[in-house]
Amino acid sequence: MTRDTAIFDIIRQERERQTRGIELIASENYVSDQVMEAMGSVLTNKYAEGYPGKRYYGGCEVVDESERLAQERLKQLYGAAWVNVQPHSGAQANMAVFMACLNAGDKFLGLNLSHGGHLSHGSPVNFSGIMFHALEYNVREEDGRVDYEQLEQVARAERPKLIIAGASAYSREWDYERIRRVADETGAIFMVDMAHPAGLIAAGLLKNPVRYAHIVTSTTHKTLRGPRGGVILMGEDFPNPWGKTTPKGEIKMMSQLLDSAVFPGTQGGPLEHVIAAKAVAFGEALQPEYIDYQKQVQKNAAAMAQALVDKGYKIISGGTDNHCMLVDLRTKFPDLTGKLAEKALVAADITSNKNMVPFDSRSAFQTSGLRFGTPAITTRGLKEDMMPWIVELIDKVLSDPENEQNILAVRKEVNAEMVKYPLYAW
Ligand code: DSN
Repeated sequence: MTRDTAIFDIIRQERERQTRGIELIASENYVSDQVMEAMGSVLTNKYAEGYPGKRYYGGCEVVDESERLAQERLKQLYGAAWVNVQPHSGAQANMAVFMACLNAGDKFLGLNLSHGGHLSHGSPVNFSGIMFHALEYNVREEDGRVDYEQLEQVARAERPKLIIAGASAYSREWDYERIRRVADETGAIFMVDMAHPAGLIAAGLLKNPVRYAHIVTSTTHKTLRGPRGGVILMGEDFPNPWGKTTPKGEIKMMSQLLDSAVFPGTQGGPLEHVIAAKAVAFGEALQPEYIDYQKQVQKNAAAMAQALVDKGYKIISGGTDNHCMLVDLRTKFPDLTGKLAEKALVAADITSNKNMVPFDSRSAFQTSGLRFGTPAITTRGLKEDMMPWIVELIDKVLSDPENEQNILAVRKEVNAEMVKYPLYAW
C-alpha cells in the first residue's frame, strides 16, 4: 500500500508545532510513549460491544483482560467500588449519567458555562440543555468563588433531580460536602465532573469527589495524562431512587443503569485500543513519581498565577488551588479581547485559549479572558522558576499584540528555550 504522505506530513507538522512551543491550554497534556503505543495497536481492529465476559462478538477474551485491568487500576486510583471505562469522551460519560438518572425534560442544576462550567452541564446548544431542563448557579462577582448559597436556594426552590459540580475554568477547590448535604436534603443525585483536576485528585492533592458524590465522571486526557476519553466512577453502588425495574421486576442498581446508558444507550462498540491506553495511563498514575509530577503541576500554576498578579493581571478568584487560572484581561488591557490575545500568543508559539470570564461584557466569540494551565509544560520538565519568564513573554506579546516584530522576537526566544526540553525521541 502506498504510504499516505499527505496525512503523515500533517502529523509531522503537528509534532513540530507541539515541540517548538509553550503549551498552556489547561485541558491538554503530553502522553507517554507507551500510552501512544497502546492507542496505535492492533486492538483498534476489535469489535467488543458489551462488557468483559458478556460481549456480543466472539474473540473478545484478550480485550476482556485489558478492559478488566483498566477497571481495576481505575478503582484502585480513586478508591472506587464501581467504574465504567468505555465512554469515548467526558461529554459521553456525562450523557450516560443523564440517560441513567433523568427523563427528557427533567430539571438538573449545573455551573453556568460563562462562569467556568462545561458545555455538557446545561448549555442550550448541547444535548444537556436541549433535552433536559437546565438550571444554573454562578460564581460570586466579588471573589470569583462558587456561590454555594445560590446553589442551595435554587436546589430548594426547584428540586432538580441531579446536581452537578465541576468546571472547565475554575481554579478553586470545591465544597463537595456542602453540595452533598443539599442534594440529600432535596432528594437529588449529586454528580461531580472531575475532568480538569482528575490527576491532582489521583495524586491526593485535592479532595477526592468519589467520597462525597453519588456519581463521578472524568476525562482521561487532561491533568490525568492518559489518552483522549472518558470514565464513570462510583464510591458505592446504590439502588436507583426512582424504582426502575428490570423486566423481571427487580429494582435496578445505579451501576446497571449506568452500564446500560453507556452501552447500548449512547454508544456502540468500545474503543478497546483507547481502553488499553487508559489502563497504561492509570498504571502510570499509580506510580510514586506521579505524585511528584502533580505536585509540580500545582507549584507551577501557583507560581504562574503569582507572576501574572505581579504584572498587574487580574486572576478570577485571585489565585489557584489546582492546575489552571482564568485571567480577566480588562484590568490591564481594557480594549484587548481574548480572541486577539489568543491569536497574538499563538503567533509567538505560546498556546492558550480565549475564555469568557464571569460577568463578561463581551460575547463568547470575543471574550475578555484567557485560560492558562500547567499540566503540559510540567510534563515537559519546566519548573516553577521558569514561570516568571513565561509570564514576561506573555506580557510582552499582549502589550503590543499587533506588532509582528515584537511577536517574532518572542517566538525566537520561546523556540530557543523549548529545544532544551525535548518531547519525543522519534
Ligand atoms: N474543552 C475542554 C476544556 O478545554 O476544558 C473541556 O471539555
